[in-house]
Amino acid sequence: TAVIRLADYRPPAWTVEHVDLAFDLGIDRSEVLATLDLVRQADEPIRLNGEGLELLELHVDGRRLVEGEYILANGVLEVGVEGDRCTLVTRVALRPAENTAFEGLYLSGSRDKGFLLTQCEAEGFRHITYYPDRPDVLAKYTVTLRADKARFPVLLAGGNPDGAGDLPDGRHWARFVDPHPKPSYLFALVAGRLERISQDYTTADGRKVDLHIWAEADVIDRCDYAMDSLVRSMRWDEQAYGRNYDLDVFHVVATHDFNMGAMENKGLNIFNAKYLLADPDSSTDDEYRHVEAVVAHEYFHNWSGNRVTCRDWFQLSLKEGLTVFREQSFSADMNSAPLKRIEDVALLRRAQFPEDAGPLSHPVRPSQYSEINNFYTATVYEKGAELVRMIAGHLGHDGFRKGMDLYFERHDGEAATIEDYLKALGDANGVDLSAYLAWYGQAGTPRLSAEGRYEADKHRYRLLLRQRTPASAGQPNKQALPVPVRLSLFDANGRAMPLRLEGESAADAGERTVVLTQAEQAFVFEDIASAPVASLLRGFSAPVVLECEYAPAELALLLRHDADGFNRWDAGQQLAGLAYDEYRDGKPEGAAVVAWASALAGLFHDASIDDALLAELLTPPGEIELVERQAERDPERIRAIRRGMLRALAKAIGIDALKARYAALREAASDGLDAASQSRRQLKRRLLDLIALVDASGAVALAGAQYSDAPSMTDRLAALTTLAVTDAAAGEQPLAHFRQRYDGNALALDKWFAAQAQLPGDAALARVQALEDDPAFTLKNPNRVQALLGTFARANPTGFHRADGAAYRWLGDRLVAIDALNPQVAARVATAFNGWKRLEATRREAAHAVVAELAARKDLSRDLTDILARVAL
Ligand code: B3K
Ligand code: ZN
Repeated sequence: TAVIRLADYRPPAWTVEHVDLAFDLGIDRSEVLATLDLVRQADEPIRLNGEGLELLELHVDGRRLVEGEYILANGVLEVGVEGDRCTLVTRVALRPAENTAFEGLYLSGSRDKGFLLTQCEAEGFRHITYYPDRPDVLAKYTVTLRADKARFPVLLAGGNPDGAGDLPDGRHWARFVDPHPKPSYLFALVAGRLERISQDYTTADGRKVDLHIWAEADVIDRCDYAMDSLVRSMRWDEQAYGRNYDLDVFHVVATHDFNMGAMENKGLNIFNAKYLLADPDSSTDDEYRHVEAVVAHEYFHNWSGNRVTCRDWFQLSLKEGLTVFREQSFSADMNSAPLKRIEDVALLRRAQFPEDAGPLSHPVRPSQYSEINNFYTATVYEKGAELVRMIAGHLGHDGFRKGMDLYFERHDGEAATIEDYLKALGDANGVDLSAYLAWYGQAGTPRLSAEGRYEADKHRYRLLLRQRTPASAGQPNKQALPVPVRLSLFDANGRAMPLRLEGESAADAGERTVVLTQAEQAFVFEDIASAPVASLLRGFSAPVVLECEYAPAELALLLRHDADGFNRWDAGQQLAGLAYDEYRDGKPEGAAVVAWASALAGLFHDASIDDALLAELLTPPGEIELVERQAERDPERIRAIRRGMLRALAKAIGIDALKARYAALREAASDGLDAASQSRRQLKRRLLDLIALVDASGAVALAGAQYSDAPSMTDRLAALTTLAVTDAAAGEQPLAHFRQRYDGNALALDKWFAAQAQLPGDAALARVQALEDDPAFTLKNPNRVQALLGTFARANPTGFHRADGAAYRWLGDRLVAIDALNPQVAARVATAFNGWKRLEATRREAAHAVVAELAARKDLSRDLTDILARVAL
């Protein structure tokens, strides 16, 4: 397969000034008439991308071309013309109902009830019409939709409405004009039977905007929370970044058939229903927060992505990393900032660190790809957001805002690069940020090692910092990166000391940031009265793995006293890591186990700690993260060790204390969405899991009662999961009840499939296979596939990594079947094989056999082939 390289980038030879699209929509067949006003930029023929299109007509400047006057090969239509401008017209036919890949124009739902919609990012527009389908070609769009009025009463496209009316034969039309030039990946249309909720909004600069959220009739009453989130997002972007919305209308549409979370099409966002619908009876607290975050994310793209877009797909993180950062800041403002930071870093460690440590590792700005859809990764998104956060931290709040203002002003209406971004932020502040570019080009998670030495006689503390990034595919030698380390030094009583670096005159109060720019650097703090305990990388100031030889007692001190909520939690995580090592090495009574369990037992009774923070503190690193502490990976062993530790914790707190606290939380249960109610539910869930470890039958009784009278989905699902995982027999009846109660509610059923896909151990595969026979299961729906196969393969280590390799072989078969329908979904599920090389020998061989066999096939999609080729390396 062809490899696309960043180094080969060339500006477009022809650009598009204006494009006029006219659609005659039908489920089996749609026609597209496209009129492109093209402008020459280089001495080359016009080349347009097009895939799976039936070309009916081609005209250049009013003259119809016949075969031989153009070349059509390998997805490119080539036409040689004279002159510097031309008008090119194509008419093509498409088959939406046959499009199971959900890229381009496709049908969501059934033939008789479903609706038509589009997905263009990254390269879906070429499945709709012939076009220079690349993000650096920005054009103004006029779109006319025509369709049968009874079958397609609602017709939507991006831009402002520009007329609508009836046509003969029961058909009607609607036209939309988008005044803002945009790349083709931001084009969208929707047509079908949809209901809406609406709200008026006036922007800070006085524009009146009609907000509409559209969904099918059976779910339209679950869109209110999304509307509320949208209004808060719009207000927040005005206040935090001075960014106003820029069209008269903003549409959001929900679909159950979508390959990813949502899409920021200009003026017409399209959402996976999973991230738009929410109601107390079918959504958990986490899902409410996801809806709020994804609505905000897509809205924020209107500036970071749409007004300023990417020059090429290598720059993807320019819009995604930045927009995730903006979304994280919004969520932190709407909810608890420390809890949000804990959640984000936990996700980074669970999803991005393993990606960056395996064969799929790539830089935030990759230098090559063969299928761009495979680069919508945790690295581009989550690590990319960490890079923006580091730079924002470097500039400070006001400096970052000044830099963002200049970036938007300088590049409005353009397709930009990461260099442009760093330059704008730097120029606005009179600093040079180019050293941060290395973070974008270098794959792998840097290791930061820290060694502190207290010189009692001189009252000095010397902190030696070293960095090292492990080699990765194509990058044997890594360079030193700028690593900002926010830190405090605590005395033995947990008080932060004033910090004065050698050679400086004034001391900082309790915290400061030092920046490591070399492979190794020492920082010396003066006037340090006693041996301190260092709280390093506060707030997770850089996306690195910290290696620091803390004594258990030192981490326990930070866990009790650190004022930085994130570092307090992280001290607990590090201490839990040490406790894990002791358990692994046969020392279940070791110093770290005791320090960890007793510090947490103490905090358990500390009334000043928020319930949700306590729940997080009581959660050690998960089974997926802990593989890093195991040379040869055996998921059964990791799980057993982790459960052993948690049992020690439960005993240290005391089973009676756990049950009493659980009972008190149950008393206070409500279906409220306020922070306190959510925190109570989160802690209650954590306690139930801990109780299950020391008193399984007691936990089953509690969970049974919780399931029956749960006032919210959060409580119901937590109880159901505990039951299913703790005791197969006790889980049966509630699982059957849930299945029936939520029949027809796709999002609730996804949770039912996912809960069972998490069953630990060898029992899981048979359960997953049985669930494939449930009439609600289908390989055609991405959410369903993710819920059952994705959860099993990517979030259930002991279930998927059976020693006999049966789950690997089964997944291999399924990947081939999914790939024939939807390559993007197959490729995503296949990333479950990412870590196979570091499994213990039996599993490794079994996984390798499957990966090698799949990788050798010649009949798979480019998406799946690319993942397999890289994973098999
Ligand atoms: N930009 C889209 C992702 C498109 C994925 C294409 N394979 C969603 C988002 O990040 O906002
Ligand atoms: Zn995005």
